[in-house]
Amino acid sequence: MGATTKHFIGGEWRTGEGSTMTDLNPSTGKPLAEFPVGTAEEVDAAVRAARDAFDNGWRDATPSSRRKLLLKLADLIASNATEIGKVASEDMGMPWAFTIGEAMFAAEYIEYYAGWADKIHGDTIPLSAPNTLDYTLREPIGVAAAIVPWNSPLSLAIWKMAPALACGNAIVVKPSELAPLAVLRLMDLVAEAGFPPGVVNCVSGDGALTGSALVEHPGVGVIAFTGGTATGRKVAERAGAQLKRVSLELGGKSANIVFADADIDAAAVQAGVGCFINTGQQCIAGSRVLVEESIHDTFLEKVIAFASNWATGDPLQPTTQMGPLINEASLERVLAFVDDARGGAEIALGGERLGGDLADGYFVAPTIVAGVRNDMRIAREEIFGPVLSIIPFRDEAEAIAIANDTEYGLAGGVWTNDLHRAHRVARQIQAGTVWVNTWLAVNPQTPFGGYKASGIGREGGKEALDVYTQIKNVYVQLR
Ligand code: TXE
Repeated sequence: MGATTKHFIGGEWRTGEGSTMTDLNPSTGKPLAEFPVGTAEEVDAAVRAARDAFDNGWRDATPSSRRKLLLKLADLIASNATEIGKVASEDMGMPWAFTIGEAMFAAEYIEYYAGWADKIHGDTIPLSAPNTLDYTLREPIGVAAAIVPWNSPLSLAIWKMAPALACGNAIVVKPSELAPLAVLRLMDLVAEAGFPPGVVNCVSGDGALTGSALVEHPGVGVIAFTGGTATGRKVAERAGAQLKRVSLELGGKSANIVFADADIDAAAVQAGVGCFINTGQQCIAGSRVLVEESIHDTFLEKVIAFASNWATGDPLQPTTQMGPLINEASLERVLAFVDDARGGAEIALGGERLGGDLADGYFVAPTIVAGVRNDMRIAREEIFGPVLSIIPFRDEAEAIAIANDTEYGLAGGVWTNDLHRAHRVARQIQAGTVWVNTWLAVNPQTPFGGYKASGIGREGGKEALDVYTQIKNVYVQLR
């Protein structure tokens, strides 16, 4: 087993003083490292370090100095992408080739927000009152808390850190207890980039102790959280009691609608990729594929053919497209969803745990369930596994009704060659992102977030700057 990791507080690595947890490699079920569960005192030390850094220099750092530090961090992540990608891959099971891509993407994200660092400003407002000058200042909040999940740990940490730092906040990051190592490794790069001590801190631990302490800490002004909807609700309630700002990126049950006039080959491939990528452990997984009845059988055949060749196995092999689920509990949960569907729907592909060389890890086969009705459990709850449900529909109105008949609203897709229908349907899908003739496209420049139970606030784009700034109006009476 690897060594015990440490917290990163005030620019120093500190040994944890509370209990520890064991971090497992989901491909083998074997321990990778021990990590400390941050105590309330350690969370307090991290928030204080962040506040000190904010008050004593970072708040007043020039925008160009913030931009340069962010660009340096982006360079370091890009040049260490292979190594940091391996850490993430071993820790949470996404294929290494993809975690390298994720690191490169995280670097681009930082570059985008580095570009904003010297473009965040207020307005001058002409008033009707005589002899006045009125203007606004966009100021940082102070200390931001980033609560990060395990499914894309690098990028989801950076989605919070980059805009928060560009706006002039200090930050405390809490990685997930299921995969903390890539975020901890990132702290080495933060230090190497030259961020002043305390501007970025990282306390590892679980939700019940460490996450809660961070949410409750009065020194935290804004909480950026990605995770499950149930946890998000708890975070929002407790943040609400202290009137703290929150940005919540939660679960999804996104509908991908394929009309008969679409490019069916492309739709079948993207429907497969959109659901199986990262072993279906994506908030934006296209887990409900709605298919027009007239092409249903052809489409099903094509998506089965695609999924049958989706290479599942050791994430460190360059040809692997899908690794394991994150842990045993997740594996059992995913298989229970499939079992539950057996009564009313047809398991057209997969549906079982993989054995042989993969038996020690938490591997399941890519799974396609046909003949699903939208009122079945498999169509209503977020599975977070590689399980694609096919739901037939008769016409556009029915497709839209099924797509919107969910508590979630993270993403949606429409496949058609009819320009009018594409825009008509895009407008009616109740979701924060809609893709037309593609799936999964996410860019630093665009806002990302949920309608309904999929979240509050936006990450990405200029919209994320609103999360990490507050507006001050200055009224000047001139003589
Ligand atoms: O998430 P949690 P888990 C969904 C997915 C998955 C389910 C559970 O459906 O099956 O959530 O996954 C921290 N106060 N998503 O258990 O619990 C926790 O330590 C403060 C969707 O991994 O939401 C971790 O750092 N923090 C998703 C983070 O919250 C708390 C990504 C996420 O953990 C806390 C992951 C508390 N009370 C799971 N309790 C997405 N949107 O992409 C936990 N945490």
